[in-house]
Amino acid sequence: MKHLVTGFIAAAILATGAHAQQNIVVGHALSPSSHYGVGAQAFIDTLTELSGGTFTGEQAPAGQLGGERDMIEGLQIGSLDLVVTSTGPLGNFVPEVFALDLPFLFRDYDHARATLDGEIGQELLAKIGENNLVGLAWSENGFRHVTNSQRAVRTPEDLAGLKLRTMENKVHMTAFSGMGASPTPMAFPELFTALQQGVVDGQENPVTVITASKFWEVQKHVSLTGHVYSPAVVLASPVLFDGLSDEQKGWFMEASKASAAATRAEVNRLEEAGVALLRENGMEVITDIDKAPFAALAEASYSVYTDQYGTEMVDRIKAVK
Ligand code: EAX
Repeated sequence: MKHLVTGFIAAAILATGAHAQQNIVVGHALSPSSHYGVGAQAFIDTLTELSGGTFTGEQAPAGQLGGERDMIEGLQIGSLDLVVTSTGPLGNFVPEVFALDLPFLFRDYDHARATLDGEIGQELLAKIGENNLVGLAWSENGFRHVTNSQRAVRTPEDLAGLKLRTMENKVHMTAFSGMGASPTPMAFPELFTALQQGVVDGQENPVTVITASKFWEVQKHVSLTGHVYSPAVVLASPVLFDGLSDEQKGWFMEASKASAAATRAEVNRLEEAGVALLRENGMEVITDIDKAPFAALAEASYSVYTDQYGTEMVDRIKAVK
């Protein structure tokens, strides 16, 4: 009898617990004022509002909880609730997502956003859901450009021999080998120091990340190669998400959409203002890049994806208006 009573009390406490406030930790690689920080905060604010304060949240910015690969693993085991991440390491978990990392595939921001907001984006979020992760919404990092400490890069010949940090992504690594650089995969939290100490000569990231990370302190030249579009995605832990009610899941979905919208707005702003900021901080910005020779050399990387899945998805993405 005593055990039974204790059991009832424990159940009552648990039931109350379900209605108690729950704090959601949102991890990301960049500063709180970055496009990811703005998006993480929009998620937290929207979720708090929709839930009437049942949920609160806080950012774990700047790779405090590890690199993007570590954070994705954290979601899978439930040590982390939510992450805003690039797709950099995601293909290692969900190989279908490599389709989005192919170089010179997206024509411009409108093309990329239309693809991710449409049928293809929904299909890939569902694939993410089959791999012990929850894909809530496509957000954005931006078109990536090459920076380095050695010389002005205008042609693939200028990349020859440059030690270039890439994300831990075999599509990107193959593309940069093809274009003549020596790709060195590395987690983002290690990058600034690696550039500072000359472990690598250069790296590639969108204007958003170059400005948020003040890479002008360690890099002299930036070439607006726009060689690949870098999606971001709002991911949740299935350990958390599967335990939510349908109403709560709806709030998480809404909050993720608000997060992506806020991040995209910040990307738009920085695409306008960011290049001037790079110049103001002493970088040489090379804008007159002929992309065709880079694209021709990067094309070998398509086989990383198409050898496994064929060309159908690539054709479908190209056909999105
Ligand atoms: O997601 O690792 C990278 O270069 C990413 O672009 C950056 O951390 C933002």
